[in-house]
Amino acid sequence: MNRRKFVKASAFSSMALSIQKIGACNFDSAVVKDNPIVISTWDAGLRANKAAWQILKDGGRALDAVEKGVMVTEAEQNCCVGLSANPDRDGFVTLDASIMDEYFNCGSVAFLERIKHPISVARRVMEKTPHVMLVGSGAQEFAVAEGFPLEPQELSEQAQKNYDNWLKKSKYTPPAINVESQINPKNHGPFAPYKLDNGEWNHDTIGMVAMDAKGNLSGSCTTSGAGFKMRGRVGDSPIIGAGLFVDNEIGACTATGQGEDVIRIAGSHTVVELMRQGLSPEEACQKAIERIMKIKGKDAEKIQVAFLALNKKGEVGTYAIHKGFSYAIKRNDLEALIPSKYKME
Ligand code: SD4
Repeated sequence: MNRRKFVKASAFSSMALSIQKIGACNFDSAVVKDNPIVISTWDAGLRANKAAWQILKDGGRALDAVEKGVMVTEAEQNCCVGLSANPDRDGFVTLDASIMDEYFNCGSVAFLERIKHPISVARRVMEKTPHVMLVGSGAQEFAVAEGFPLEPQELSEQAQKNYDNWLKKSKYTPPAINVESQINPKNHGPFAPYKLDNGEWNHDTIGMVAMDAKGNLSGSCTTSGAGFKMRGRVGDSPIIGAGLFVDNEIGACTATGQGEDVIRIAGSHTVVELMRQGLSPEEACQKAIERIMKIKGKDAEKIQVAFLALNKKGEVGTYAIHKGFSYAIKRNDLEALIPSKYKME
């Protein structure tokens, strides 16, 4: 089916209701006016988008959609995002999350332990405090005071296995990310996401951006960071402008991949600013990826970073360093997991 036929068919037939696996160039990214849209990172995004869609389809606010959406992933027992994820080097799961709405309101938490839904704590930081970011024990105290239950400090079965395995060698960097950085020779990784033996990328994050029926944008990002990271390490996900940025006049962007390198270029903010200059979401994501690759030089081969952006017209774009990143999209006429464009195999 060519692209035009595909879009036409998917707009009017029930085929659109089933999840489609389609190629990166195989769909029309322009959205119909008044049509809400949600996009999110990796395959877990498919399930998260469904929850977000429940809000968007009834005319709900994008902010509610992006919170409810990623809560699905935080609660999944998939050893990826949330409390079931891999721990740090000392055996503790520490979580980061951020959220941003159409008015430049934003909130985030970092190095948060024993709380099931960091994204909701981030939203409370945004709505109930004069601050943007709370970390560590302070973030946990705030969460508890807000009524979030303190979960038991235990690893999921899978995370325990992974940790026991990791402890055998206690090697700080997974083999694929053994970076001898040109910038800082003491940069020992990290580590997220890294390539598994089967060639797929492990990942620990969900980022989501959405536009509601009123045309307002919001975004969320939540993560366990990087498995076996140094205690206290915080990545890009809770840092506004790095893992997430929303400018309701222009667009929204979220990131996944090695957070240190996303922070270095204020990645999501960079993508939004490039869209402001007239680039399409995909072009903007590509430029940001190229900037990281230029900085990293040869080391870029060993890391994965991807950006996912949505502009005010409802156009979507992504770009990754490596093959293997895909994103989930949901709008009236389409529900799909789409492989991203990339620079290298
Ligand atoms: C981090 N960006 O903490 C996150 C990791 C990630 O899939 O995206 N993993 O650096």
